[in-house]
Amino acid sequence: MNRIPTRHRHPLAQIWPSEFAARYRQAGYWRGETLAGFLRERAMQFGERTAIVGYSNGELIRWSYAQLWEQVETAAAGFLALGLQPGDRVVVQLGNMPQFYSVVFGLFRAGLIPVYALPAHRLTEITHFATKAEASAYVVAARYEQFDYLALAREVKAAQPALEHVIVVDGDAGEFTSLSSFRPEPARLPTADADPQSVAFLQISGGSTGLSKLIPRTHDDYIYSFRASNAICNITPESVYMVALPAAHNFPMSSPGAFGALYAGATVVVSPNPSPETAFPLIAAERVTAVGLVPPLALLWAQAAATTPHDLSSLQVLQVGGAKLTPEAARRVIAGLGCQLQQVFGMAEGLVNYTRLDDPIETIIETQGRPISPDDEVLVVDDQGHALEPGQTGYLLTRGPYTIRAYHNDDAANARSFTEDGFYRTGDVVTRTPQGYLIVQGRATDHINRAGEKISAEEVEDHLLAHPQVFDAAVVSVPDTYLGERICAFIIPQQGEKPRAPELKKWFKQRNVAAFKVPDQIVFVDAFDTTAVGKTSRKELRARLRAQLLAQEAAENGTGDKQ
Ligand code: AMP
Ligand code: DBH
Repeated sequence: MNRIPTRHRHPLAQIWPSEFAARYRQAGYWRGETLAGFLRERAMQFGERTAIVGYSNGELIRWSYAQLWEQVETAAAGFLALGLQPGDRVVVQLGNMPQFYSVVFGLFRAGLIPVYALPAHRLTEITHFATKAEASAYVVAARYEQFDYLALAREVKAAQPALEHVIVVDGDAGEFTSLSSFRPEPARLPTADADPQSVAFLQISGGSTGLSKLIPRTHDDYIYSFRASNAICNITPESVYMVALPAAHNFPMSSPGAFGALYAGATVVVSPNPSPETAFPLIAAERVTAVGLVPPLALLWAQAAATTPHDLSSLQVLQVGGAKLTPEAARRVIAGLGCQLQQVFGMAEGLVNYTRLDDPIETIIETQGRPISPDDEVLVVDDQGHALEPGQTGYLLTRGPYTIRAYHNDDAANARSFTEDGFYRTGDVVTRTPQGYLIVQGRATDHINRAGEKISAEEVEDHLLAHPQVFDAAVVSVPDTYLGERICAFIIPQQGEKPRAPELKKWFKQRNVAAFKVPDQIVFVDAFDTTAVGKTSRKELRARLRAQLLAQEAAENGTGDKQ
């Protein structure tokens, strides 16, 4: 059989061995649905019900399922009218606005592949995504949270000429194409739905080494993850789900997220940002029933709830995930918001764990939940890769019906991140209880989990090393009361030169990287003491520096072990 010629050197694929695929289909996990296909069905089923509420250009808009579907079809036709071809990849960088959903479902409808970027990403990250994915288009809002994305788009285009089209979703499009110029042209639209086993989009991972990796998720596997999440989180057509974290994050997209809510025929309320000032009035007005937050925001909401004039009584479930919620923080969240807490431990690569709504309160406070699927295989192993007994702590490996078997276009990461028999090495250190619940204890890899944003220590070190006054740099995570963890950089300056900390921070801006990667703390040192044995690995060095800093801080606070 002749293969369809592709414009891309790296074809998209996510392949489970055939016996696994057969099992997942037989068990009813993979049902042959597609992302555009399910939304079309909901539009027919739920036509006039409200699908999406959110702000666009400062105005609150509401789309029924029928209207959302109309927007989706128009977007799909417009993308194809530009000359984009099915299979082409399109970087989408939009804030929390209703158009996020009309654009990504429009791309699904057209057979195009969204690559999700966050609003905080800058030239360095966007160019990396565009290059890795071989993207031919880029979708932005003109402005969002005071940032000018048209200026960024110009730089991205100059850096990556293969990126032919820039589509601007709201505001003045300048020399680029405006989404509002798209016209419905049903004749342009594919008559057949995508192959349910094919890759629907590329999600991004925080990554532990270097720049983010691209995660190819299929229609079948992703739909299973949020359909099953709906059952666990009790999302029904009556639910009102709020997206408060960045819409492109996997958590508010699929656990059960906006996609789960749309699958259920529920209403999605898009909060432009996660601050209580913005979100609370929307919760009160729209009678929001469920929302997902990272731990620092959950604590902030719990505190703000005490004095808010807004009625939050509609909230039934507050989900918290993305980073560890300590038992003490969990108690404060429950006391402050007075609604049901659900812990969510997930990853864009797949596996998602939830505490169940009817779990005993100790389980909800003390654990990060258990997997969605009976076919999620979870292994906790020691340094040698031997499986450990429940109650013991080790590295979490997993495979299953919605966990990827490979990253896109990244052989080195794949060799590192997957075992020979297809288990994903999550990098998390966990304890599994006899009941199968996981408690996250820490992690094996050197990344920083800063309020749910995962930042690679290596990537931050690389940016620092590029600075002319930096001789060497080691970047570590340090526990932080507000962020969970903060980024601390140890710097050895070049001889005779000492950069100032604010200058080094500015350096990140000049290098056009996302602000959340800028070190929060900079410590200058004369040398990294290597052991007598000789060269230490970066990993050991980071661990040692981190331990020294913590010991010093503890001593200063009078809490250290003084013996
Ligand atoms: P990513 O692979 O970038 O999607 O990030 C997923 C990672 O976030 C996980 O492997 C964990 O390290 C971390 N994470 C997510 N949820 C939790 C949670 N509830 N508790 C602790 N860590 C979490
Ligand atoms: O942190 C994550 O990536 C995450 C957290 C909760 C996630 O991907 C998810 C739920 O689906």
